[in-house]
Amino acid sequence: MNHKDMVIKVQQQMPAKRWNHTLGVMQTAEKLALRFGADVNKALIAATLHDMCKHWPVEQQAEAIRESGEWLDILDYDKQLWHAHAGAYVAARDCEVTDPEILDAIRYHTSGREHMTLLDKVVCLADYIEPGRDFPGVVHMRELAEHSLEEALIAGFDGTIQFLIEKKQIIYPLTVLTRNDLIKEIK
Ligand code: DGI
Ligand code: FE
Ligand code: FE
Ligand code: FE
Repeated sequence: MNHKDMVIKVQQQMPAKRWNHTLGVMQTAEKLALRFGADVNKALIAATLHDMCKHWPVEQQAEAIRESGEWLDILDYDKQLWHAHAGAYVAARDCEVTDPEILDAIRYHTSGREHMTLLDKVVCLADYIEPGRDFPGVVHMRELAEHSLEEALIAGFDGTIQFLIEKKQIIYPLTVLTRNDLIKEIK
């Protein structure tokens, strides 16, 4: 599927606000890819598709994950995490994406993972700092992103983990492993 058709397909599956977010992630991922030397085209495709399943009914997201047969353990954790795994599966199934780097960047855009690739980092960070985001700390993250993907992402995951603690929510263990691994990376 060409990029134009992906754009049409994704836009159809979400409200205008989420589509604006997606456009912001596309623009930011492109900028970060250029800044840090990632593949701009892959970053753009992953950004376009990253939240494709976000507004699906959760039962449909769960069904896609069960159908994929992969990462079934995510179904025991917060529903907010499901769309990333469902998205990776549906990008391959319905959008003819075969590149494992793009599929992984979609799959890990919410939790991250240990040993994140350059593309994983670009997409995950673009999701945090696109121009439409306004959570506390985003300005600092944008400043860090001027020179370091890792430092900006650590600030992001620290904020997410703090947010989850304040809300008495369960932290997905991979989120913590990601944060620790990024700290090791900059030491
Ligand atoms: O899909 P977006 O809103 O663009 O952003 P995202 O894919 O990064 O999802 C963010 C949501 O996921 C936010 O509500 C917090 C939640 N989240 C991220 N990591 C964890 C988590 N929720 C739980 N319970 N545990 C996590 O580790
Ligand atoms: Fe997302
Ligand atoms: Fe995110
Ligand atoms: Fe997003």
